[in-house]
Amino acid sequence: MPDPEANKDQVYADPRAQVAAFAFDARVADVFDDMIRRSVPGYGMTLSLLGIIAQHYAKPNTRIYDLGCSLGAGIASMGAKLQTPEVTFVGVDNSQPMLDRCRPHLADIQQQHCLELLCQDIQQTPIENASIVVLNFTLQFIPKAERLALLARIREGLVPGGILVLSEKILFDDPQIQADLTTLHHDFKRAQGYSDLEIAQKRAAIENVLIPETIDAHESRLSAAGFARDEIWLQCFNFASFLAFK
Ligand code: GEK
Repeated sequence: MPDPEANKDQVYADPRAQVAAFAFDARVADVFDDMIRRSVPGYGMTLSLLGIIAQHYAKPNTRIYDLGCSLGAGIASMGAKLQTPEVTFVGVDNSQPMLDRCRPHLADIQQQHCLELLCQDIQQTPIENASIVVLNFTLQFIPKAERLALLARIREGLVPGGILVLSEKILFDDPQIQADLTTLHHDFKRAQGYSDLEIAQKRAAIENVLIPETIDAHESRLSAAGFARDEIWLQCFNFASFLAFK
C-alpha cells in the first residue's frame, strides 16, 4: 500500500545543527508539490487561473514556455485548458531531479500537445515565437543583476500580443506592512501544518537563495525590458502575479 506520508514535505521537520542553503535536489523534488502548495498562499489559484489566461492568449503555431517548470504544474494547467493543438509547450528547469519527475506528470498533456522538456539554465534558453512565457515563482532565484537581461530576451521572443506571466514573492517598502505580511505568511504556513521549527529552518535555508523585490522594482524592470504595460492580476499576502504585455 502506498505510504500517504511519502510525498509530504518534512524536509525541515527535524532540528539541524547547521541549515545549509536551499537546493532543488531529489529530496525536495520528491515532495515539491506538497511543499509549494503549503508554502505559497494562492499557489493553487494561480495555477488554475493560468489555464484561463492561456486559453485567452495562446496563439496557434506558437510556443508556450514555462521557465522553472519544476514538476510541470503550469504546463499541466495550461495544457488541460487549451483546445489549440498547434502549440508547443517548452518546460525548462535546471534541476534534473525536478525534470525526471516532471515528464511522467505531463504524460496526458503530451498526448494532445507537442512538449519539449529541457534541463538548462533559463538564462541560456532561446525564447522564440512565444505567445506565452510563464515565470511562476522562478525569477526570484535569478541573481538580481541578471534579471533585466532575461526579461528583455523574453519580451524580444514574444509574438505581437504575447504575454509574460510573472509570479513572485514580494517585499514592501513600509516596514510595518513588511512585518505584518511576513507574519501572515507564517500564520498561513502554520495553518498548513508546518511547525515553528520547520518555518524557521526553511526561512534560514532560503534567505540568500530566494531574493524578493518590491512591486515597484518589478514594474520598473518590466518597463525597462520593453514591456508596454503590466498589471497585477492576483496577490495573496506577500505573493503576487503580474501580467506583462509586449
Ligand atoms: C510551479 N513554476 O510549480 N534555470 C532553470 N531553472 C531554475 C533556475 C535557473 N537558473 N533557478 C531556479 N530554477 C513552478 C514552481 S519553483 C518555485 C517554480 C519555488 C528552478 C528550480 O529548479 C525550481 O524547480 C524552480 O525554478 C522554482 O509553478 O520553489 O518557490
